Amino acid sequence: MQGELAAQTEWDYAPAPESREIVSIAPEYGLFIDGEFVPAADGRQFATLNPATEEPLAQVADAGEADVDRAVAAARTAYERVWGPMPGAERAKYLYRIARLLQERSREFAVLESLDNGKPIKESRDVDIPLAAAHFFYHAGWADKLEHAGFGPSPRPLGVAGQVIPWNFPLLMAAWKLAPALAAGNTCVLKPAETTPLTALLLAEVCQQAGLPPGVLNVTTGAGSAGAALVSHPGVDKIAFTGSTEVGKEIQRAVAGTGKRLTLELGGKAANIVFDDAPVEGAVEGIVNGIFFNQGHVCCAGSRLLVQESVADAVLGRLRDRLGTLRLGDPLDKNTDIGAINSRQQLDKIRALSDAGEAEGAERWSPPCQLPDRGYWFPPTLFTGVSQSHRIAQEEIFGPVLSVLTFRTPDEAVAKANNTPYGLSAGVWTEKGSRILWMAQRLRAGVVWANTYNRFDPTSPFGGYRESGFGREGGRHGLAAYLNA
Ligand code: TAP
Repeated sequence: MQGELAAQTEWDYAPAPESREIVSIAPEYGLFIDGEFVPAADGRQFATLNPATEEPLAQVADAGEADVDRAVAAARTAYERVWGPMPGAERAKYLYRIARLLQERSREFAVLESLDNGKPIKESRDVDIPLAAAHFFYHAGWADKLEHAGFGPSPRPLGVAGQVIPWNFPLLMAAWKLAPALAAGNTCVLKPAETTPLTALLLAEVCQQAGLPPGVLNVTTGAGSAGAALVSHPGVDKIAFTGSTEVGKEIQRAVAGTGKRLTLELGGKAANIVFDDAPVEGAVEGIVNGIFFNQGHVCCAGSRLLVQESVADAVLGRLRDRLGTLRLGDPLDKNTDIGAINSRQQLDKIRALSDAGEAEGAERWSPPCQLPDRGYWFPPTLFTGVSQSHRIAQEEIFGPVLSVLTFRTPDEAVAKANNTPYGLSAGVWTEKGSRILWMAQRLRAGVVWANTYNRFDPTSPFGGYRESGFGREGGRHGLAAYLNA
């Protein structure tokens, strides 16, 4: 089943599948409201699929307005009676418990995430789940120190937070949203993405196991309409959204004038900029990690490579060689580098934008690659001859597709890097510290990585400018979004 990208070598990898047995998936899941799993009021359900095989994994309750209403009411009661008045040191104990349970059950979470999302097990095992636990540990530490966080002597929680998250890092995005909100004393209603509800529901089970009081966390699975019902619910004090710029704008319009607090973490079209003095091998690893990590389903993905003209041939030659070694296939195989595309809809979008790249005159290249017969797959793809006006240089593809542009001077690199509607992240590869600082001051991006890419840490604020949204998640800055200072 493992489709290998490289031309056949004289030796091959043996399959190294992670066992699926560690996780038991129920045939049906309810909504998590007021500490219990309950069916949707109208009994509706939807199927969540394994994108690597297109097989249904489970039926999941589809929340309607009445369910969202119940969830918000439960969150309000829990806020007023239990969680809001609870001393921070007591709230911290629950967050520490959740963090430890995430660690204890990490293998179960990793397998479930890879099954529901399609991402390689080595990524869910080594990145998503450990980082999710780290977010709970980090924010547990803040819960009893909020008055020392620089937000005045007695910062207060906002109340009920409505949180809508995407499918690319399902558990991790839930942790990014829930951990600071709960640490600050808010209660939450979480709306996971329709295609990846399962780890949020397992997290709800972990919260039950940790003894989290009923109503503090509620999970209303469902489609975009369940997200819209949460956003427009009058009982919600704060909306936190991660997802597409298009839906972010809709949410901003819905929230305007209501007094609800809002943070938006939207799309990106980041430049990964390689100067002629960068160590080529390191830069190539950073380029690969920047765009092929998580199949490119990453808002801060380095989806545009800006390479200095004098080293472009050398860097691209080495990059093509490296892409030939990537292994695409079964997400549960520990040797897999590139897993499945999360949904048919996303695959169609990647195909359409890649076709537009060719139609507009860019040159498309992929290593030899056999895609599995079933499931949603797209080979790692590189476009050269890209100009700034091409759609593949402007629009977020959200897939394993890299657009390559060149530059001659640092000024030109900055001008090209900033020439998109987005402003989420950027990467700079050079051996000169002064140039890193010079570039970082000029790049209009919330995060600038230097000689590395896609590094995340709960202590470090993350967020964008312009069409990438506003507000920060992580660190002290992220807490501010959940407090009335
Ligand atoms: P979105 O539609 O933005 O989905 C994100 C979340 O919002 C999901 O939970 C979604 O529910 C929900 N949602 C959809 N419509 C809503 C509405 N009107 N009000 C409130 N919530 C709503 O993203 P998508 O459709 O999954 O992907 C589309 C494109 O967005 C992708 O191709 C990619 O370019 C971009 N994207 C960016 C990010 C990040 S992290 N920047 C993440 C995901 C996608 P459903 O899952 O049920 O639709």
